Amino acid sequence: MECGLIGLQGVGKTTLFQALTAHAVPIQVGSIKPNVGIAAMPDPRLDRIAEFIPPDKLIPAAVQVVDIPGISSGGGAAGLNQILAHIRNVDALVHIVNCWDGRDAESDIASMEIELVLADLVVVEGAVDKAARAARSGDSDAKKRLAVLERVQEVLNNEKPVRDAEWDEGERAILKSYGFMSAKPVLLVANVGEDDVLGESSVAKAVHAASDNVVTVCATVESEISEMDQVDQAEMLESMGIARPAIGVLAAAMNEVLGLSTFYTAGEKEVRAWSIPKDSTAPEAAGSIHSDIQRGFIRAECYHCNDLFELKSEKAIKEAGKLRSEGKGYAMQDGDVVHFLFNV
Ligand SMILES: Nc1nc2c(ncn2[C@@H]2O[C@H](COP(=O)(O)OP(=O)(O)OP(=O)(O)O)[C@@H](O)[C@H]2O)c(=O)[nH]1
Ligand SMILES: [Mg+2]
Repeated sequence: MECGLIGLQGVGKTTLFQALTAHAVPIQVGSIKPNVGIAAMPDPRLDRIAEFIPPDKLIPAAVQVVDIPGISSGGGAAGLNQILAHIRNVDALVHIVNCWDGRDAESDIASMEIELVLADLVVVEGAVDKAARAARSGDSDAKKRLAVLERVQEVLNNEKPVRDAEWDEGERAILKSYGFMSAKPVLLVANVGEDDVLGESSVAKAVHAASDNVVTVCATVESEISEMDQVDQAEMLESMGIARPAIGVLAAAMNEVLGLSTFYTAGEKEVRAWSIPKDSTAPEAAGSIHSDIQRGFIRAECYHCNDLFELKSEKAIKEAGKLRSEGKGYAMQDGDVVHFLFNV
């Protein structure tokens, strides 16, 4: 799963990237190559599991983030096509909006969005022609594709992103196969100034009005915090009136927008969180750990982390009859703690 940080030039993408990756990647300044790194997803449930099952190592779930160069608000930036190619490659978008120096957020969001819409229009025009030819020769799959593509074209011609229209599962698979950028799930980030960390400015409010998927972050503060130890972090947050690092809020929102859920593996050596698509089965979840475990899957022994928080030990969970044995068809639940049995 790859998340692209996108937005106009100079809105704080690289600053947020450094916060998300805790400065682990050397940054290239003024390059049109994206920065790529791993963001650990803060997770209060993972910390609580480790209180009851103290491990040698605590490993949070990770998401790959790509810091993509900015687009100039007039469009037609040098290297626009390369930038769009990077955006095409990621699974989901985190669209960052400058809320700290009095810009017009609505128009900034629109000028980023319109670049995706225009690029998708070029793709859909070619695709419609091709699908129409195939449909005329009686290809029934092509007829289905054509119907979807014609609707895509209509949405885009109205200058709306593809994600704004309603699509069923089959249609979404078709959209994905064409890689429409404006169909990708998007989380908006209102990047606020140090003097407005709660996002009370009218610009920040305008970003929140633009979508249901918005978080407020001060990228410069978060970037500084990510380099501190926990004590200093807590002090700095308190002095600024921030409840918890926004990266945690961002991680939770990203899970939601990406349609991810989390399961855990827990033992003395390691307690670890894993991100999987929401509708994953037990073998698919096992496959996110290792393909061998998926291939040789026998069953999953699992309980919900809330059972652990309530009963305090795996032994007590077992005695309460809450340790379940689940087979191949089991749909993973967010918060499951799992031990996979497998045979290869
Ligand atoms: N006040 C304030 N300044 C910020 C914030 N985030 C970024 N900046 C400043 O904005 C400038 C640009 O930040 P970058 O992170 O390089 O922006 P970018 O989006 O990566 O820029 P390009 O890659 O050139 O498109 C830097 O001087 C940052 O310090 C913020 O939350 N508050
Ligand atoms: Mg940058």
